[in-house]
Amino acid sequence: MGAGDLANETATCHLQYLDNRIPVVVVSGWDPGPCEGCGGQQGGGGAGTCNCCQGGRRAPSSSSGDAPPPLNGHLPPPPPPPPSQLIKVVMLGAAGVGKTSIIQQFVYNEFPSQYQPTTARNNHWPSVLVNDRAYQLCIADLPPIRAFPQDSFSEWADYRSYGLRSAMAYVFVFDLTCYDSFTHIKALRDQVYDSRDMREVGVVVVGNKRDKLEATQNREKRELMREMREVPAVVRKQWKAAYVEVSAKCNWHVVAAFRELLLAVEEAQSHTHARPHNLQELHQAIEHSRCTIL
Ligand SMILES: Nc1nc2c(ncn2[C@@H]2O[C@H](COP(=O)(O)OP(=O)(O)OP(=O)(O)O)[C@@H](O)[C@H]2O)c(=O)[nH]1
Ligand SMILES: [Mg+2]
Repeated sequence: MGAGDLANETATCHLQYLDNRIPVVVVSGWDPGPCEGCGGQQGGGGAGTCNCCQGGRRAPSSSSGDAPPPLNGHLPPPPPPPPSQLIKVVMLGAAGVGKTSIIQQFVYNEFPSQYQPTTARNNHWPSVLVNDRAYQLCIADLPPIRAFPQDSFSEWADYRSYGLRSAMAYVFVFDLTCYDSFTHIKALRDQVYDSRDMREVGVVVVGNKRDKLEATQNREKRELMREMREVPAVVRKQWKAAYVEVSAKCNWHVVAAFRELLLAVEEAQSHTHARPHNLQELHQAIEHSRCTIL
């Protein structure tokens, strides 16, 4: 396989750094197709090779390094990837605020040139490394929803297969140049919190189109700034959620938004693990924290 092939096959794999300190590896999933060596299904994990056969176009060169030579064209299967946690993420927000653009920029480093409203659920599966922990994300890009389903029945009736109520993380997206889009996520957020136990769920609020805000004219901008002034404080202090302003168009702070999301998930999970889950754990917790007066 030539260097050009490698470049093509790893084109969707990129390494990004935050603050020059924390690496975030984003590896977008792709379908490697059948192996040209044996016709079998190629293994996942991004190696681009079939599990049983190293022949064919995608097989890496074995002429250098300490790798043992192939036995009759067969090699042992590659070691399994390190365990990563599956996090189901749902993007919520009004139409046109940039949900799809944010996902496309994060997962594929692309910004869609034309607006195509999302009409059905699309899942994206990036692998992400934050603070040395690996996550397999399943990011659901959904059409805008009118209201968050208040129970499983309404979810089944109105938004079947959207996975709205089983998400482990929510990204609430609004447009920094449109205050109504913030009102929209405010209503959605209230509905989510009214109908789910959110202690185990990570949340980040994302103000998108920062570049557009910069470009707006002075008088219009002043008006917008006045409307939006309270937003960061409301989100951080009242909602107790992370708040990030991004520009999907310029790929500005997009990675930071997902990093904040995963840190929020981590924090939520650490609280969950500390909480007793059943009667026995509750008794143990009481036992350990018992104050004995002699
Ligand atoms: N200037 C600017 N435009 C953006 C940005 N992000 C998205 N857009 C534009 O906003 C429009 C809507 O973007 P989408 O990503 O499709 O929005 P969406 O929220 O997925 O829309 P629906 O699928 O209809 O819910 C497109 O024309 C994008 O080019 C941004 O950061 N800056
Ligand atoms: Mg969309």
